[in-house]
Formats: sequence, structure tokens, C-alpha cells
Amino acid sequence: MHRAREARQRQPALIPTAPALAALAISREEFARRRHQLMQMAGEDAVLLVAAATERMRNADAAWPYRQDSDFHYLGGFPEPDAVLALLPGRRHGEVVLFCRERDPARERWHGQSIGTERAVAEYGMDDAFPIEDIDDILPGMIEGRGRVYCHFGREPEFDAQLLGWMRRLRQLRGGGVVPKEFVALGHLLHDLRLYKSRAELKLMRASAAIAVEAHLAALQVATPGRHEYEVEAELLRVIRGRGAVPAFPPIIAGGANACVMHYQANRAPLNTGDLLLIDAGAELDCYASDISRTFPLNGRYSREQRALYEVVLAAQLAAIDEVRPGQPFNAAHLAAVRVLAEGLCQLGLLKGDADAAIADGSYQRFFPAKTGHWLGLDVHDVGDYRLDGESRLLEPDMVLTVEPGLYVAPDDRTVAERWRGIGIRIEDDVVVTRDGNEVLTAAVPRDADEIEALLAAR
Ligand SMILES: [Mn+2]
Repeated sequence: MHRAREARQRQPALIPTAPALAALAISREEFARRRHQLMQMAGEDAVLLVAAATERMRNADAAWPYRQDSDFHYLGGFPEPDAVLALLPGRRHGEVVLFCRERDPARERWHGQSIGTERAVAEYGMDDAFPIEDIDDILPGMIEGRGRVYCHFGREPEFDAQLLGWMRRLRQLRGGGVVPKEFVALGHLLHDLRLYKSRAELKLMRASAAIAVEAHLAALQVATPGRHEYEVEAELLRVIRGRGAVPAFPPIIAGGANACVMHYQANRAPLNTGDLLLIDAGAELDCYASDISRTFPLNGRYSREQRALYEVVLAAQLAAIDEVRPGQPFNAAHLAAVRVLAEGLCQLGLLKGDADAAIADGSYQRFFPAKTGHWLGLDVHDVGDYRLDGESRLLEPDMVLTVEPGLYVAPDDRTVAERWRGIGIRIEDDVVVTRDGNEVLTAAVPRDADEIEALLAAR
């Protein structure tokens, strides 16, 4: 008993324990609010159809790990495949209809309990639920008489085919059903809603960020010369899974010049003394992502060149984060980062001439080919338009984005002195736009070079 208490006390305060995780779940009321908002935007005349993510088989009867479709999750939190949500504004017998797997003891013997239509209504706040097998018979009649269908098309061939099938059936209805006049891409409405995070979503994102922070701090402890990239990956996964989360994406554990590969995923190489290690990894908690990158010296000390470039990237990141506040265009952070990076590259002699020229002719892109950030939420690269009417979108409170400038000097870049080659650095944090500025969710992983060296010296 004593031990259990001690263990509990050792857990960092930032990170919620298991019961707290359950308390973080999005409430039924909030899911209902989202559906209601979406229906109001679509109008009385509309029907909105969203399908669950398809379960994909890897081979024989082994499936790939299942992850619910983010849009489908956003509108109900229903976790199973083989489901379609129909929102029918103004429908007298209930506006929210779910088609899902019916309970089946024979199937459940192998795959565990499914939720079923009864619990879909009782526990997930659906007005009505029907077995997915019956959708072709039931749904066309529900669509009949409505003018517009909002859905995703051109994404899932299977859903596209189903949709056309429902329209055919609608035509064949007794007396000849009228097919809706318009098909509207659902993304514009739905993804705009998803861009603004609610208080409950921000709580989840803070928790997701706290898990990623803990994972990065743990990884830093084991990343020493002589070990392998996958051993560091294992440490990250240990913490992430141990907190009830999953990785938000395959972690990037890139030693030395591997860091110059933007989406490096092999994670197989040995870690060499004198090299940097770039880790880009995040957690996904209850479907909400975090995304952190740090770059540190495996032997505990940045070399002169590594530190020089590191200081430039860090200055770029700080300048970019400064631009994250209401009323600023989304790309202000990128422009600020590019300015600092270009100045640094010129000062260090990696680029000839001055920063203005390097920005104007895009020559800085040889070392920084990426954008400085992306929306973050249910998806790591979350939905939402970056530009409105051709202009960079203005930031508003409760939007969440990453800020991740970097410098990557290719190992075979003969335009720079050899000592710079093969250095790749990225520093990435998750930032919420607040009413008067921003909140960095992932600041607890040190990014100051001295602070990182001190942490490494203590291991
Ligand atoms: Mn990112």
C-alpha cells in the first residue's frame, strides 16, 4: 500500500492519471452541440452524411490498428467502424440517426462486445439507430424531399458508390423519389467548426501535450551513443502507451544526417557520438494530437557548428511564436522564422549576400524547404483553411497550431564548408491562440541549448 502511494506521488503533476483521463472525455452535451451547430449551418433543407473510418485488413484476419475518422468522431464519439451518421435537420422522429453494427454474439465471441443500436441511443445520444445492414432500405426514404446532401465525396470509393446507390434507390421509391438538387462538400462547414477548439478540447490537448512532454524527457535520458534510434523510439512509446495514449504519427528518431530527411521513419541506425539526434513525436489522447520536435547532442555537448545553427533555429522559433496572437495572419509566424533563419545563414556564411536577397530569391529554402507550422487538433495536420479569399487567414482565439522552423544541411551539399554538412535541426512546439497572445502547451521540454546540455549532463 505504501508503495502504491509513493508511486502515485511520483507522477508529475501536469499529467492526468487514469481516472482523470476518463473525466477528460468530451461530454455528450458537447457532441450534441456540435451536431446542432452543423445542422444550423447546413439549413432545414439538408441532409448530412458522415461515414466511420473503414477497418482495413493487413492480412488474413489481422486488421491494421483502427483509428476512427476524425470528422465522424467529432460528431458523436462513436468508436466503431461500419457506421454512418445521418443528420436530418427538422426530422420529426429525431434529427440524429446512426446506422451501426447490430450486436451479434457469434461475432462478439471473437472480436469483443460491440455497442449496438440500443446503446447508440442510450449512451451516445443518437435519436435513432438502425443496423448498418438496413441502411440501403432506410436511408433513401429519409433523404427524400431534401434539397442538399452534405458529405465527403471522392475520398472513399466505397462510400462514393454507396451514395450513388442511395440516389438510385431514391428514384425507385414508390411514386418516384426526388433526388436532391445539390451535393455539397461537407468539409467547408465541418472543418471550420473543428478549427476552433472548445474548452474541453483544449483540456484534452493539454493532456495530450503533457504526455508527449513526458515521452520526450524520457527519450532524452536514454539517447546515448552506442544505442539505436529504435531504442529511443521504444522509450517514447513506453511512456505514450503507459499513459493510455497512442502515437499521433510514427515517431521520427533521426540521428545525424538522417535528420535531413523530413519524414525519416526507418529508425534503425546506431547513434553516433558527435551527432545530433532529432526527435519528432507526439501523443494522441482520445483522438487529440500533440506534436513536439527537439534536437540535442548525443554526447551531451553541441559542437561549435551544431550550436551555431541551433541558436539560429531557436531564435527563429521564438520570433515565430511571438507572431501567434489574435489578428495576426497565419503565415506571419512563417515569415518571421524565415527572416531569422535567412539572417543566420548569411551571417554564418552558408548563404552568400544578405537576408533580403536570400528571402527574395528563395535560396534559404535549400536549408529550410518546409512551412513553419500547421493546424493541430484531432489530426496532426488538422483541418481548416489556411487562406481565406486568397489571403492568409487571421488567427483567432482557440485555434491551435505548431511552430516548427528548422535548418537542414544535406550531407552532400558542396556549396557549404564540410563542417556544416549533415546537420539537421528542428524545434517544434504546440501553441494555442489565446485572447491576448498565446499559450505554449509543450514548453516543459527544454529548448534552450544550455538547459538541454545541463539536463544531458545530469543523466
Ligand atoms: Mn508538426
